[in-house]
Amino acid sequence: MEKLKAGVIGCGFFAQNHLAAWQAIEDVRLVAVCDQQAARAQDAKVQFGADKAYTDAEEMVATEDLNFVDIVTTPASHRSLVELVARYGRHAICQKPLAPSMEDARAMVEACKSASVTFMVHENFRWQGIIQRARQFIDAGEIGDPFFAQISFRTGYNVYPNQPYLATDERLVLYDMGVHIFDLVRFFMGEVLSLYAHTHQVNPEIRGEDVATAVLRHHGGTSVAAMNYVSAVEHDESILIPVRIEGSNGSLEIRRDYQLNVVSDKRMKSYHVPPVEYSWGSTLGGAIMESVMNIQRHWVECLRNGREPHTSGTDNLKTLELVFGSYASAAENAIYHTQ
Ligand code: NAD
Ligand code: 89Y
Repeated sequence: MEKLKAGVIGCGFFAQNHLAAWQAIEDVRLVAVCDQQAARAQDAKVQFGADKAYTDAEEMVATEDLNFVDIVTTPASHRSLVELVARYGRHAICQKPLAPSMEDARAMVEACKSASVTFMVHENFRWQGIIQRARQFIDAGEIGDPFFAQISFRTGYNVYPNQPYLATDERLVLYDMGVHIFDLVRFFMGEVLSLYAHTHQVNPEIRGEDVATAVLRHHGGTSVAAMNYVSAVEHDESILIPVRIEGSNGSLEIRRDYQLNVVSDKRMKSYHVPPVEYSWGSTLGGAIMESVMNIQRHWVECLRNGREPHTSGTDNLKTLELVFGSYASAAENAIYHTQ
């Protein structure tokens, strides 16, 4: 069977992970890469073995016979690029955060629906091996019905050198990291009915909020989502998300050392679930690279079998609503009720 033909738009910092994964996935051929900065496109072509490099996205999509296009640019360009890809009838993947407003995000989902193309948001965090394993324990009934989750990303890891736009964005940690944390909240605890959030800015040298905490209400449970880019903690060099879930018959904890502790019927079992390591690694750590490989494999499987990806555009609207709902809640000091 012919391999799926891929094009990638945006060859900056994070795209290096996407590109390495596309190169490694057997069923995909990296046909073309595109970046407005010609040197980035050219470097990506050489390093990841693409056939062609472009600086103009429309030229690439119009010229190449692609099965899908992976968009790895920052959010301001997401809507126009997804609409472009849909207009040419190609399946689309888009990086997070999906869009700067719900209106844009809904329009993108609509454009893909009208064009009958599959649309996935590259929401990779839930695809870490240890997170998937934790979900399997919950599905197997080990901890009973979950009623509480605490999911955190609190670190002094310096995010600004690799992603300088984060220092100048008006919206920071809820927008950049909250999408991941809220996706995990939904993954473990189901849909959110309402939330209440606080935000702060601690680092005076940036523009947006670098601390945010939200309490979220679900049917039969509560989650606490806590995130910041400023806590001075002992392990601030890697991106791993501590998770704690408590249920009617036990609890589970994901620790930073890749230890997964599962308490069931008052007995604890510990599992070591380190990420699968890939030879090319990732500046953001093994768990990120593993999650990128897993989500991109999931995408290929969905295209091959005509299935909707787990974090489809439609699904991700619910996650994005929690981000904008948190900003509204923090601004008004009021509970936000989801639609
Ligand atoms: P970046 O600025 O390093 O790279 C973006 C690239 O896109 C740039 O090279 C830019 O020239 C190019 N570009 C922008 N608009 C374009 C267009 N219309 N046509 C062609 N090229 C265009 O940004 P980044 O840090 O790589 O972030 C990209 C996305 O990845 C962001 O949305 C960010 O939130 C996300 N990200 C995700 C993770 C994760 O773990 N999931 C981690 C880091 C970044
Ligand atoms: O942009 C962020 C993301 O999505 O994952 C980690 C990150 O790069 C910095 O927090």
